Amino acid sequence: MQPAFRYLSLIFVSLIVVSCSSTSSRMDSSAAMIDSLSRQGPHQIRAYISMPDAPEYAGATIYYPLNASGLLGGVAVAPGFTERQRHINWWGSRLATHGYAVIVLDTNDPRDRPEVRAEALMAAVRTLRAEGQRRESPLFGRIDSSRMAVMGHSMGGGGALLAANAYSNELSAAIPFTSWQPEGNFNNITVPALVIAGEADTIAPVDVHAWSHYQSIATGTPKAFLEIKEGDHFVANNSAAHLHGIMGRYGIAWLRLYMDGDERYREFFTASRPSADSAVLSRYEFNE
Ligand code: 9J3
Repeated sequence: MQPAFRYLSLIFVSLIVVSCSSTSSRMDSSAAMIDSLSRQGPHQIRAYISMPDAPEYAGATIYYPLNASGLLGGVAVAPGFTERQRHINWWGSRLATHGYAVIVLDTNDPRDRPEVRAEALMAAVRTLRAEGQRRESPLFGRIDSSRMAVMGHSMGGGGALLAANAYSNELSAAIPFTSWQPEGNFNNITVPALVIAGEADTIAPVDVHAWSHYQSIATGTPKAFLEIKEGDHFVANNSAAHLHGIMGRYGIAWLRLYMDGDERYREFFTASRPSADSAVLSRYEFNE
């Protein structure tokens, strides 16, 4: 072999070795990250209910991490029609273990419409901000007022979309799940929205609710649509424990990417999505 050839093949072999090892270590770290995003996070948490009242909602519970470093982003979560905190409050503890301050509310009337839930969510966001300023609060000095998101189930999801549509300037992200709002048009939303749906939802049928809501969001706004195959109206509620792994993973990655601005999490919506997700999802879209 010519010396130049030997030299080139040596380079070629080393390139293969280097590229294989970096691909596999990237895959290992992604797999580890996917696993950790799918479970309770590293932080111990506490929850409390004594805080100043807000007229826009009834009771509320705030979940927060004890030992997270830095300021905390906040998330407000509303339940659906006739529901209470206990139907959706797994999000409170799950997100808190991953480093967020989360307020889960009860509406004044369990039959409150989405419009009322939107105002309840915004009041809860303001409560979280105020907790960061209240000396007696466990969150005193710990809240980043500029990082706030809204979430909600069904009419609470309609509320989260309405809140983001009217108050995007006060928010960083919205995550409605099996949202309910007939003829909901959310083309004023400018914050990234992750829309979670169930393929077989008979209470808020996906094509006239969540899918239509998703499509009404302007294409210039980052958005994702996550539809659980054969999923019902309760795919992201406490009762769907078998889905908490995947729901939590996309939800947390969304907050990391868009509320915290951590670009490392973009790959969880693109290249590093586990192939196993396609067995669980009937539809998936991501518009960066
Ligand atoms: O919040 C929801 O679960 C909405 C469901 C519903 O049936 O509303 C009808 C009035």
